[in-house]
Amino acid sequence: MAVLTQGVVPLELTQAEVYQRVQENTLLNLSFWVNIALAGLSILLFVFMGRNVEDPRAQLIFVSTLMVPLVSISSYTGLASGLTISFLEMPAGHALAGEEVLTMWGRYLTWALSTPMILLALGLLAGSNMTKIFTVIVTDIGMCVTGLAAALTVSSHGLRWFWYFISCMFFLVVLYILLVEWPKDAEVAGTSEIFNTLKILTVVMWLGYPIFWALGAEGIAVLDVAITSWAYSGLDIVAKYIFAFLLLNWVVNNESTVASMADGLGSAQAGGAAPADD
Ligand code: RET
Repeated sequence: MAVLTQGVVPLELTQAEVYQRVQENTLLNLSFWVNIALAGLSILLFVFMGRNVEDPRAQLIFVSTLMVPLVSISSYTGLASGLTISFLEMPAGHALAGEEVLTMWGRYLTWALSTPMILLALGLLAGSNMTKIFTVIVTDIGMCVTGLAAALTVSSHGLRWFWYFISCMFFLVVLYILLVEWPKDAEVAGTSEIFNTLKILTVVMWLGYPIFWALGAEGIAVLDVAITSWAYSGLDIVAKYIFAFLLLNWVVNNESTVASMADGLGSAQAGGAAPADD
């Protein structure tokens, strides 16, 4: 029986074996641990920075932003332990067809939790209405989940790229709200300056993810797995921790602006009226 199935059954590594492979690749392992350390430091710093924030909207921006390093530390612990990494055999047509490729699928899964938090914080800062916040969050989750599907599809090379295309379409909606809708709202809300800084940082960094996906082992494989992982880790450092620090530092110093912001949130509530300030 064992003889019959030899060469047919794909290589199934245990979690301990995946962990062992990660340990052997120092560069890859380091790309995880640097982020675990930075996420930990960010959590401590942001809790400290937010200790005196009292306005509910400013507090909501804080909670949502604080979730970013909290999800990140969990995400990278999953990768470092081998829990959220698989070795997948690439289909015919792929540059590494027939080879077992290390796939960090935990990244795509946890982006579905962290990126909505970034967008919620940005939407609150811009004074967005509920409709736009909802739209940006669901399309963003769509982007991450279909990106996960692209990485995990091993039956057909064409379908991997079709998933990638669907994910890019979701991404376009996110970009539209970030670049066209929210800047107008931020102007009305009086938060244009900080919003535009964070918008540029976000758009430039986020564009890097699909580019590195396409260049990495999951795409056309011109970049090695450890380099791709470092690219994501580097983007994460700016798109998450530096982004979060800039946003929270501004909120702490401008709490009264946040508290008195004219925003569209009330207009999406039942009856259309915003609740009175208490
Ligand atoms: C994928 C591949 C498929 C096409 C597209 C992608 C976009 C990913 C993005 C990720 C952003 C992640 C961040 C994480 C921080 O926690 C899934 C790579 C469009 C934009 C900011």
